[in-house]
Amino acid sequence: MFRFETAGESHGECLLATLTGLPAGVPISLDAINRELWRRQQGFGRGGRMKIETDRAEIVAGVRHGYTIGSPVGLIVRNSDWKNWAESLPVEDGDPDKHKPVTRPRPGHADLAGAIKYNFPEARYILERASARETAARVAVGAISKAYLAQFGVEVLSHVVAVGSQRLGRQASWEEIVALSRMSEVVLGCVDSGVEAKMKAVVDEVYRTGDTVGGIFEVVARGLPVGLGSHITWDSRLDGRLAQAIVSMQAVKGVEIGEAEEGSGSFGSKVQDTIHYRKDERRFFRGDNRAGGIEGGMTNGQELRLRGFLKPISTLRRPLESVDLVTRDPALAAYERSDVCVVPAAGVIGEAMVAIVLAGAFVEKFGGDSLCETKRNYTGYMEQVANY
Ligand code: EPS
Repeated sequence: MFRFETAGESHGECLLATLTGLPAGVPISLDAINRELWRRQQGFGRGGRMKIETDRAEIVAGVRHGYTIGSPVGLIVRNSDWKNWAESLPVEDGDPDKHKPVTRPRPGHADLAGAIKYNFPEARYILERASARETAARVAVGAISKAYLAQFGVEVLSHVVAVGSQRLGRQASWEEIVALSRMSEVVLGCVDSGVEAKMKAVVDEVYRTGDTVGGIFEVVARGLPVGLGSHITWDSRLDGRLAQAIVSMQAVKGVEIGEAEEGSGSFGSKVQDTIHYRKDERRFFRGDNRAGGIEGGMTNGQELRLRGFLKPISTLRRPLESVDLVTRDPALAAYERSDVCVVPAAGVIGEAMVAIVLAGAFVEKFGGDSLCETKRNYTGYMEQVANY
């Protein structure tokens, strides 16, 4: 079974992750993982923490001489900020006067529900784990999943469709998205510089007003074979698994696969991707890709396109109404420091989550303890598909 887990607090020693189920023989590059971690840290609207951290992965298990060895992969991303928190968040008792309790829960955050559920008098331990800092570990695991998928010609990238009310009103081409992913400076991750300038003005405005802003990112995957996932059971449907992966991301409140929103207001005769056949090439093709590459819970060989909807993050410099957990009096919510816009970073995390789900679906379908065994199975299946 392909699976991953993360552990770590936002201001703890480090984040760590294990990834189990990859075959032996997948080439792994630390530079490629670190490039993804760098991409996650970019974007106009990030807060002070990104100036403290330069995220780097250290692989401590499961990769030797540049290749996976079939054992669980273990990795660490250290928190540079830990040196400022060692006395506030010690593993042992430490000095209670140095602890930093959070008694004014932020509306929209895990703070209040988490403190009640775990029976803590304040929300420090809740926000330490609920923080989107955890996504650095997901992105590192995603980069390893991308390295595996690349062996089969599969690529996963993202771009920003909307920041607040400013929206890219057209489909981004794959070439535009690739060019964006190679840039050495990231503003808001939009393929259209005119729209991106308007998005930047929105972020400038929220900086001025002490507010935050959300948006929409799109993840695109290319090179997928027909038949990942299955229609046969609710939990083998790939669209359901992708939706769970995307909505599990901090601050994501919704997901759209293909043109779901537009389709729901249209007619059946308008939204399906018609089926055609080229006899000379012996292959099926579609009139469009409104389904986003998935039909009946399976990939259909088209580009996978899905969108994540990110709410404005819940730590506001101009805090909202809350209640003090100690006095129970009205109080303004806690504010430490925060990002005001994280949509481009969310796109990179979305890529990681999609890559992890797709890699899991590959392992499930093609199996293999070594990459050459997996490739043999893959090639055999692709021949079967070509001869269908
Ligand atoms: C984040 C690190 C965090 C936050 C943010 C994302 O660092 P700190 O809390 O020290 O500033 O900037 O997390 C949140 C949005 C949140 O609500 O906690 C990161 O590495 O992405």
